[in-house]
Parts: sequence; structure tokens; C-alpha cells
Amino acid sequence: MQVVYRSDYRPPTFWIDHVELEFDLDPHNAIVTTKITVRRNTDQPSRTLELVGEQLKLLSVSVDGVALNDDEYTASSDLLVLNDLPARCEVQTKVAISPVTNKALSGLYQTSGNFCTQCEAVGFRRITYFLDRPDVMARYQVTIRGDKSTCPVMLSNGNRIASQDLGDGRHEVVWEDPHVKPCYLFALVAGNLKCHRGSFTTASGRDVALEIWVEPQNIDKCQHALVSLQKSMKWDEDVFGLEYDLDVYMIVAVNDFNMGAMENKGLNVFNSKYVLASPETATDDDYLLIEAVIAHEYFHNWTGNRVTCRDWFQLTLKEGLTVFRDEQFTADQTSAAVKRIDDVAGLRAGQFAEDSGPMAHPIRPESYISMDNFYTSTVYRKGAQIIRMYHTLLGQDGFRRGMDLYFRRHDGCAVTCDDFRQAMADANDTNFDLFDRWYSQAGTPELFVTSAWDESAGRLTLSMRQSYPDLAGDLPGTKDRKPVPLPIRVGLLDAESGAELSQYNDVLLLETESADFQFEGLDRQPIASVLRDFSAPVRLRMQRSDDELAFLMAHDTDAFNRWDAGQTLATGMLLKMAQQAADGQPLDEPKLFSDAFAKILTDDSVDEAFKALAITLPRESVLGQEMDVIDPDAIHTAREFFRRSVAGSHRDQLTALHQSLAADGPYSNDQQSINRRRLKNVVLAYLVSLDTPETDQIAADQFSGADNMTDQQAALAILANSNAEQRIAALDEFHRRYHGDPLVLDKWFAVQASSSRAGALSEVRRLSGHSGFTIDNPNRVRSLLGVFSVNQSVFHQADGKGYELLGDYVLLIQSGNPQLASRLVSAFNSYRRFDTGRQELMLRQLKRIASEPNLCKDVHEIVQRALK
Ligand code: HT7
Ligand code: ZN
Repeated sequence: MQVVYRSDYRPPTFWIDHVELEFDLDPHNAIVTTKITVRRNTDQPSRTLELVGEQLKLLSVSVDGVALNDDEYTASSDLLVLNDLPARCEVQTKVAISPVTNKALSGLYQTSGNFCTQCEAVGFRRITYFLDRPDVMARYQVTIRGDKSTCPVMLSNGNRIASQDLGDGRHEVVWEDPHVKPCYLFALVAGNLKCHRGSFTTASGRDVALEIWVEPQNIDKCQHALVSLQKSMKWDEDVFGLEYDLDVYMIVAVNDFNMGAMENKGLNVFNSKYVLASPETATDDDYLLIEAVIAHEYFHNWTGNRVTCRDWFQLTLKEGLTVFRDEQFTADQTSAAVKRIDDVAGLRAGQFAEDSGPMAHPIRPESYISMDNFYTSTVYRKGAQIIRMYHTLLGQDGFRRGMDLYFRRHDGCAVTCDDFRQAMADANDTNFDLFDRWYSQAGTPELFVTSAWDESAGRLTLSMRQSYPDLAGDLPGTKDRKPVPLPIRVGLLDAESGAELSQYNDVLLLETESADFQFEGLDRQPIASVLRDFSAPVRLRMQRSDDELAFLMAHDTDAFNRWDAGQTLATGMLLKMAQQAADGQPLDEPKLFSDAFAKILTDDSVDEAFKALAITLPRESVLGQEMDVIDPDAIHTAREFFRRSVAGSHRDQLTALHQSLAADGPYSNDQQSINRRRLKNVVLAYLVSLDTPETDQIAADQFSGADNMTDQQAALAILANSNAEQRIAALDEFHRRYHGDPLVLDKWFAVQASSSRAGALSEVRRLSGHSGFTIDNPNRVRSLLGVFSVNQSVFHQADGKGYELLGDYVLLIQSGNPQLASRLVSAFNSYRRFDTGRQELMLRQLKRIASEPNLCKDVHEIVQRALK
């Protein structure tokens, strides 16, 4: 299979200035007529234009209005080659495509009977022959003709400039986008949709119409998305001075979508999960995610659309930057500390694991077989951490200067990560050349810190050293790795009072392999708080006693490190207990954590969301990363024991706390109520871990009495993971009530797929045969198989039945939807980290998949990397 290399980038032989598209919509036989005005690139002395396609049926081709004979071009379903073209001309093609049989959800497809497109990264070639690459930017005019009854609404990018009734039951709408764009930002939606409308007046006084298009039955679930959009528009004006640039901003919600959403110019297409919300059907987390995804796609209008990527290797240019922007936005709307903790927990669980397995790659990869495989947490989440480091070093004002210069230099252009870094540096008269290493090296650096106290000099020395752990195999970006620039935020605390010694609060910059940093003038030995706010994406390795960690957990003024000290303390204890479990020894009681736990719950200086995070134990998968050989059973036993033991020690306090949080009165979505629900549901999980009829009843009562989905789903998930006698009744009741709402039905599948009770794996297998399960809907697949594949103790059941189940579905899904299948198969990427028995069983599935005769290239790429 063809490998694409970053080093092979060449500018195109022709530019495309204007694109005219005509769609005659039909589910089985849609006709697409494309007129492109092309201009030879004078830097590239070729007269040949090679237009790529995928699964297209070519009907005709002409140049400057003259139809070409068969011998004047070469064509296959994947390539159209035109030789000896004049320096400027107009090329017209006509192709036929079949939206209804397009299960890949890339190109033009049907979802719930409506037409919809997805072009990023390379879906436009499934619509028409084109220069399907992001550095070719053009102006578009789009004519859509469709059935008036099935397609009363027909949308595309930009402004609607004309419409007419065609008299034969069909009608036509013409759209024009005044901005140049790459073809991956093209969009078309047509079908039976209703609109929830709003507006926004920009800082310079222009009125923008805001339109949220959904299936008619969902029209009452759009207000939160609309408000989220308005907040995002205002925030980008306030923080970055960026205004919206069209008269209308449309969002369409669709049920079948491979990712979260797509930032097409003026016409975003969203997975309905990230648009639709009502308190009865969406949880607080859903509300938060909707706001974040709406913001993310909106922010792309500048970071991605106005300035785009020169080639797909630069993906982090728009994605890392836009994730950073959406993280800052959410931090401003909610709590910066809680947001940072949530983000880092996600980074550690997903990206750190990716960075230490066979798919490890730099945030700017060097090669790919399928670009779709590189929409990874490394490109997105680690990419955002790299942007955050510029921000940490420059401050908000310096970062803003860099952004302003980036837009001044590159508006309307397709550029590289180097261009961004240069703008940041030039605007601040500094040099960021060493940051290049973050773009070309894979793996998570380890930061080793030791401290030395000189009593007579009153001096503390922190000695820091960075290095990369070795990775198995010959992975890209792992040879001759050099030290990377690390901004390390540090503070000191008085060891007796716990007070912050604020004059020592600083950001240190480690750019070499090692360095010493000294803090002078101290009266007595302080406690150091290192890597505050997680100021660099590294694994911190610092020898600290349990007492020191408990001290930081109680006193650190940096909320992130306060939380992290608790996690580190719990991790150490849990790993020791896992070893005891593996050795068949009795497990230690987690006394120190348990005491700190009780103190946090009564600490008035922190909010309930922070308390919820502070008492949540590290995930099983994160604990696994810290073991030489992951033992999923021992980790599970230890974590369950730990939780039950803490709950047992504080049963009365937890019962009273749950009671008081549950007495809050009717549902409200203000931040304090959200925080209180969050804490209430973590407390409930502790209580139900006690496995008593009384504590089960608390969950059952919450389930039946809940007036909102947050409390109901939390109680259901906790019951589904328990031995409570109310378990089955709750699951049945939930299904009875919500089976008609696809997004809520997804939750029903997900809570069962995340359960780790005995027999959970057979339940997942049984659910895959349930009438509500379908492989055609990615949300449904993710809610059952995706959730199950990260449920460590169940997926890694020692007999390999979990692996077999996933293998079966990867093979079933891959021919229809390669993107979805390749996400699923990635669950095998960690196989080298397990014992030989499990390795063998996972390898068996990988080899079985690899030997499939018609394996799609997406899955092929992941499996080959794993097997290498
Ligand atoms: N930029 C969007 C990426 C995306 C995508 C990529 C591959 C296949 C399907 C896709 N749908 C959306 C989403 C974003 O990051 O904003
Ligand atoms: Zn994005």
C-alpha cells in the first residue's frame, strides 16, 4: 500500500481559482458536474493535471467547452489525467456517485434519509475528481437540485444567492462562498430539517444569522447549542480580537458521523451527540461537551479555515491550536483548575498510552498510509500542550501578539507548523527554534527531579534531568532524540504551616538534558511543588514520601498539583496492593489516603467539583501504564478493595454527604448545582461499592427519583456495575423509557459495556446481538464496543474472549466503515505491555485481521504497525 511521506511535499502543478459544482441529488445515482478554472503553477513546469477520485463513475470530461475523446485523457475510478493543458483553462467533469451505499461516511452519504457530506481529510475525491489537497484554495459556487418532498432544505457553504422551482417536483438552490477555501471545507446538506434560529451582533456591528438545523423531532433540543455558539463568538472577539466573517453560521446535526463535528466554512456538520440537549436526555458532561465542541468548531473559522494547513502532516497546526483555544474557553466558562485536571487526566489515559505504543508518532507525523489514522490524541491533545507551552512562556499578551502576527502574515493561506512557531517568536523578539524538536520527536519525556537542602546556606537546589524512555520497535521520531524545551512551573510551601512562599513562584526553563535550579534565602527546608498546572507534557519522576504527598494534597495552592499529589499517593498505594493481590497476600488498608480523603471532603476552600476529582481514584488503565507488565486482574482487585475500604471507613460521612447533596431541590444547571451533582455521584459510587442492601437502595432511589439525566445515568451506571437486586429492573426501566431516543439508548449500551462485574463480557457479546445494536451507526458501535475495549479488566479477560469479540467486529465493520474499524482495532496496540498469555491471544487476533484478503488500508496500517 502506498505510503505518503512529508518529505515528498511538492506544490501542485496547477492552481484552481474557481469551482462551480452542480449536484443532481438522487440516493442511488447522484450526478455531480464540476467546472474548475485552473491556472498553471509557474514554479512547476508541467502541463499535466492529475485529478484524484475515489469510486467515481466518469460520465464526461471537457476542456474549455470542448468534449474530450477517450484518447485525450486517461481515467480510472481513482484518477483522471489531462495532458498538454494550456496555461489557463476551464475543465468540466461529470460523474455519478451512490450516496445510499456509502457506509464509509466520507464523501456524499445518506444519514436518516438526508444527504450529507464529510470531506476532511480526503473525502472530496469521493464526490468529484479534484486536486484534493489543502494547499489548493479556491472560491466555490454550488448549485443543488433535489426533490422538493424529500429535500425541502438544501444547504452549502456561504450565502444563498438564488433558488427556483424546477416544476417537476424538484427545486434548485444556489450557494456562493466569498472566501477561498480548500476542498476539505466544502459541505452540502439536503433533507427534511427544521431550523432553530438565533443571531449574533459582532464587535464591529454586523448581524450574523445563526441557524441550527436538526431533524424535526429534535427542534426543542437546540437552545444550549445556540447559546454555546453565541458565547464562543463573543469569547473569540474578547480574547483574540477575531470576528466572524460571513452573514450566516449554520450547524447541522446528523446521527451517523465518524467523529465529533466538522468545521466546514459557514456550514458545520455535527454528530447529533454534540448538539442536542435537554435536562431529561443529556447529562452535565454532555452539556459541557456540546459547549466545548461547538466552541472548537467555531474557533476553527480562524485557526484552520482562514489560515489552513499546507499539507496533512501539518494537521496539528490547526488541531493542536484549536484544542488549546477550546480548552482556554472552557476554563473561562467554568473553573480553570477543574478543566486543567480533566484535560490532563484525559491526556495521560489516552495520549501517554499512544505515545508509548506502536502508533507513537510526533505531533507532526513523517508518513502515513491513511491520513484518517492520524486524527490522534497525539496530534490533538499533545499538540495543544505544545501550544500551551508557548503561552506559558509568553503570557497571554505575548501569545496574542504572536497570534496577531500569524494572521497578518498568513490570512487566506495554507501554511506550516514552522510558520506558526516563527510568528510566535518574531512577534516577541525571541527564538523558539528548539521547539522544533517537539514537532519531530515521538514519545513522552520523563522529567527526573531531585532536591537538596543546604541548611547553612538556606538554599534549596532542584536538580532536573530529562530523557525519553526506550520504545519497543523502530518507531518514527524515536531515533537520536534531543532534549526539548520544558517550562516548569515551580512553587515552594512552608513545611510547617503549609503557606505559599510566593516570592519563589516561578517558571523555570529546562532546555538542556539537565540543570540545577537554586532557591536562596530560605529560613527552613520548604516543600517543593513541581510542574504546577502541568506546565509541560512529561511524566514527572520525583522521589517523594507518602507524607510529603499527603502534605501537598492538603496544602498546595496550585489546584492541579494538589489533585496530582493525591493521585500519586493513591497510585503508589494501589500498585503495592496490586502486587499483594498478585502474590495472594492480604492487602494493606489505604490509611493515609483515607485520612486525606476525609479532610478534603470537609475543606471549605475548594468547590465540590474539585472534591469529586480529588477523591476519584486513578483509572485502571492509568495504573497499568505504571507497571512493567500490566496485570489487569490485580489492578482491578486492588482498586475495588481500595474504594471499598475508604468507603467503609467513612460510611456515615459519605451517607450524610450524599443525603445533603441529594436534597438540593429541583434540577438547575448553574455551575454550583453541576459541581454538587458531580460530587454526589462520585460519593454514590463509593457507597454502592460497600455492596449492602441499604447502600444499593440509595442508588435505586436516586435512579427512580431523578429529575435529570445526570443523576439518572450515574445511578444506572453504578447499579449496572453492582450486585444490587435492583440492577435488572433499573436497566429494563431505562430501556423502556428511552429506546426511541438514539442518544439515550447509546447510554444504555455504554453503562453495561463499562461494567466490570462478573459475566460482563458475556453481557457485551449478548448486547451486540440486541435489536437496538447496529454496526451502521458509529455512535452505537462506540457506545458498546468502544467503551468495552477500554474497560481494562473485561476486555483483557485472561481467556481472550474479549479479544475475539473485538476481532469479530473489526472484521465485520472494516469493509463498510474503515475509519471506525481502525479506531476499534487500536485497542490491540498495547499488547506488548501484557503477560505472554495475553500477548499471544491478542497477536492471534491481529494476525487473523491482517490475513483478511480485502483488508481496508486504515486497518491495515494500524495492524502492520502493531505487528512490526
Ligand atoms: N477537523 C475535523 C476532523 C474530522 C474528521 C477527520 C477525518 C474523518 C472524519 C472527520 N470528521 C471530522 C474535526 C475537528 O477536529 O474539529
Ligand atoms: Zn478540530
